[in-house]
Amino acid sequence: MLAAVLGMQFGDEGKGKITDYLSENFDVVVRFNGGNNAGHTVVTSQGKFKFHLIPSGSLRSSIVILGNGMVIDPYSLQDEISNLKKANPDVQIKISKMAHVVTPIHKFLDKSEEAVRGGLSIGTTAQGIGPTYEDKYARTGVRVVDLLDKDIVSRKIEIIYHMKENLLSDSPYKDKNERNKLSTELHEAGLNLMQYLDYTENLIFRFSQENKSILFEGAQGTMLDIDFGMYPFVTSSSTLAGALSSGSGFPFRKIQRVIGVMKAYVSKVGSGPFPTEIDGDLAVKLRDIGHEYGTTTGRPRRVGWLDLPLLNYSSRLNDVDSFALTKVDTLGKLSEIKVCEKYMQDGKDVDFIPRSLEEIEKIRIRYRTMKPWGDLDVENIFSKQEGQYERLPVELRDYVELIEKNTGKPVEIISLGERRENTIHRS
Ligand code: 2SA
Ligand code: MG
Repeated sequence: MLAAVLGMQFGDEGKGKITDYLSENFDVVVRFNGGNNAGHTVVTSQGKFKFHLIPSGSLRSSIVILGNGMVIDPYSLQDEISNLKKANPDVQIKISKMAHVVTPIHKFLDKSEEAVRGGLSIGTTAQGIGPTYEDKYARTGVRVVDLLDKDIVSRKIEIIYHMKENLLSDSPYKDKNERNKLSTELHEAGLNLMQYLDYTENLIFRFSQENKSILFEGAQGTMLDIDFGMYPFVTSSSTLAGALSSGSGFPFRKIQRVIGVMKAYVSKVGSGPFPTEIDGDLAVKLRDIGHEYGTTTGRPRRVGWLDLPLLNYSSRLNDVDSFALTKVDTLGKLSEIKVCEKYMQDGKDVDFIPRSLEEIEKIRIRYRTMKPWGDLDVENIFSKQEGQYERLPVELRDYVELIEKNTGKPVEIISLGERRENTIHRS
């Protein structure tokens, strides 16, 4: 099986849990976009694991690939690799030589650029993601393979510094000695990673020819996509299914299955439009029971009601085959649940989210109210393999069926809690 798992909302849909759950059946897991702005939490009997660069499927797959579309902080990666090896000692890790390197200069630039943006600041994770992709597209970026050559690293660091000198005027990198020191450190970090480097596009292709099963794991979510997200409040990579080809080198026509991960409500970290946002005490309650705090930065996440027009848009952009629905245990605990069925613009119903910030601000929402399902009797639901879905409360089944009716796509997986075992897989 050649499959992809992607986020349908603003990130943090629970992709970590779903990929971990599915990865039992996959030999290879591949990441193709983003860097350590991602934060995925996986809970197993061995404990709680937080991944940033390493794909979430890594605990159970034998081969883990970090594709060329990623931006990699070589220092963080070292730490994550050591942790992963404790949990999965036989894992093979492969890093694309062509992935780009996030350096401490990029992290500094992330903060300086945010300061310049003022009222249009994005609320980035400050991990240097945007500036590293800027250098990639400016063709001044440092690729992982460059780290092996000390001279190339120094030359590229000089170019990056001089291109952005004004934004770095308060940084230690003003001093040439600091830049030299940084180049030496990056070169050393590269040498430490050397054993993992490869042309991963060739490996992935070979694995597919050997009929290995491969899972491509998207980071962030569709509404954070550089083109189709709520620009400019987006991340700097493409987060859509199509990006798996450019970000890994694997031909898109071979992908057999696309699973869209969606949370039963919506959350968002950072600034920008969020049409179904909830505020006040209810938001505080939902955030607390759902533990909605950023895995990378610890920031409280904004929370809102499920947005069906947005889900339809994401489902179409990614051409999903089915959904994995997460956090129904959390949502059911509220005393009233709402779902956005339609947007209203100038007094008329519209199905499509307008794409300019000005228009989004004016949008009104038509909500449907749904009945909550309360606490789930997990023990009873999972008491037998058959009939798990039928043992869910009728109010929750109504919610699932509303999603299916509205999107025309099946909800294949329903997650009732953070543990792997608490997952219903409908065939
Ligand atoms: P960046 O750092 O340049 O990618 O930030 C740009 C916007 O993208 C958002 N973004 C995210 N939103 C939700 N979750 C993300 N990952 C972490 C997590 C976030 C965290 O899993 O919790 O720990 O805060 C993620 N990564 C990027 C970001 O908030 C900006 O709006
Ligand atoms: Mg996350």
